Amino acid sequence: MRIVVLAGGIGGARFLRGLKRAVPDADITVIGNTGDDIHLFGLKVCPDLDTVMYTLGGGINEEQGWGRADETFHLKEELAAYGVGPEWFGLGDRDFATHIVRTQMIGAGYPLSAVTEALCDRWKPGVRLIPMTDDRVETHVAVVEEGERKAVHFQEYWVRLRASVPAEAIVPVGAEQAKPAPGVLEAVAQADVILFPPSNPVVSVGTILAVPGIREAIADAGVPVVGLSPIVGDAPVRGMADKVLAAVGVESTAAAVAEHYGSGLLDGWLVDTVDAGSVERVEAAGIRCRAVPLMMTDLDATTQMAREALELAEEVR
Ligand code: GDP
Ligand code: FO1
Ligand code: CA
Repeated sequence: MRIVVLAGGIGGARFLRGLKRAVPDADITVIGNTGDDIHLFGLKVCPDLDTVMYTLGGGINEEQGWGRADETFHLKEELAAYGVGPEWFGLGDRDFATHIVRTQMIGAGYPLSAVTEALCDRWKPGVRLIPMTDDRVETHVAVVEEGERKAVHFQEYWVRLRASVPAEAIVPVGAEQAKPAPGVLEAVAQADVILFPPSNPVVSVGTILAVPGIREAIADAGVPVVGLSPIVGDAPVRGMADKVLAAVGVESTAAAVAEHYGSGLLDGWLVDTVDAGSVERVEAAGIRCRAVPLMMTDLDATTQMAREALELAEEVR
């Protein structure tokens, strides 16, 4: 079975662990969000690609959900001693090596998709990980900080400002001009099923869908498209999905997120059992819906979520 998954960072990566265990023989292609990417100290950092790669490859900091296990921060401290920041972004010594290799290869002319493949030669994530595009896309957030309206990089909004100031707009800068990376449209066209894991619907899945051609390819693939809600009990399980959903005018409920994707894209939607009351509303929008436990508390629970998603896909096929 060929499965395509559109993934952000932590939510996507954790779901993929369960999916791999639910269907060990499946051929899984992950289309990764690169809108979170940031250039720092002359290096290209790809948080969501790295989170997927490290999580599936066994190098992730499990408690934190991002960055490397067993990490140290000597390089960051040395840079700070020179007055070189930003200090608000925590790049560890082990993680730095990934960004150095990536930046060096890009400087030598390799596209990000080829670089990602090379990095995965080491980590062996057990899926094919492709960035949504080889072109530069950066999510910016229009905020009001101390009375001043300005646009900041998504990482600045999330990590420096901790999403504590109102987000007025989310702009995936460069997305309109971006082309899907090699292999993205082919994987979608050849998929037997397409899954949206419980990833952020705006700044993860939404950014991937903003690359011209990807949304259309998914809608036209003619195979079941099933998503799992990242909103449980009217709030995100973690992160700032509520804030960025508000910025695009969508309420933070499992049903509203399904409607935001719409029946033109989604065939099936899983909500958590605490949101069982919203099943009818989702079905009224033309999307088949089931309420099942959606908390990725451990690998067993996550594996069961993947099984439920694939069962729903068979129901709507
Ligand atoms: P990020 O890039 O690290 O923010 O990760 P993703 O975009 O892939 O996923 C973030 C989303 O995952 C957030 O909106 C969370 O609400 C959601 N999430 C995290 N853990 C869980 C979980 O256990 N269950 C569900 N249903 N959603 C989760
Ligand atoms: N998240 C934080 O909350 N603080 C950090 O200092 C931080 C550094 C960082 C470095 C590399 C990396 O791959 C991820 C990092 N993250 C950090 C996570 C990242 O900002 C977010 O999880 C996602 O981009 C949000 O979608
Ligand atoms: Ca992300």
